Amino acid sequence: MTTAQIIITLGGIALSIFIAWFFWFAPKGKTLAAESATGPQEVAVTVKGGYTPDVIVVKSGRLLRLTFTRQESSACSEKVLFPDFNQSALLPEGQEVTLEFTPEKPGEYGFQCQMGMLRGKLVVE
Ligand SMILES: [Cu+2]
Repeated sequence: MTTAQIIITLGGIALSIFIAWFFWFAPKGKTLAAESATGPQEVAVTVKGGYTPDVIVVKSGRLLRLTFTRQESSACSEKVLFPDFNQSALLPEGQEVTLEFTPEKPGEYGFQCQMGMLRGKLVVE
């Protein structure tokens, strides 16, 4: 084998290992709000057959900014509700919709589509 062939072979092996790790071991669905010293905690959520991420971990007592992008036309997901915070939003397909509120008390709070078929969880620490 030439050096180039060896490099390509090793690169292929490394890529395979990465793909295996990505699918089997990389954490899915759970996300921590991006932190900055000032300003709101921000999380982007994709709506497509569910919420991605569907578990969102945030800090209490700080403004939270959630940006939803709905990437489907199913009527099911056109509205998202945070009943514990009296928040809801219509999600037109393909548009970024921002919800802002401050979770004051630590705990776990569900969010869902209006019929409760899609569900996610806001974990306030
Ligand atoms: Cu629904």
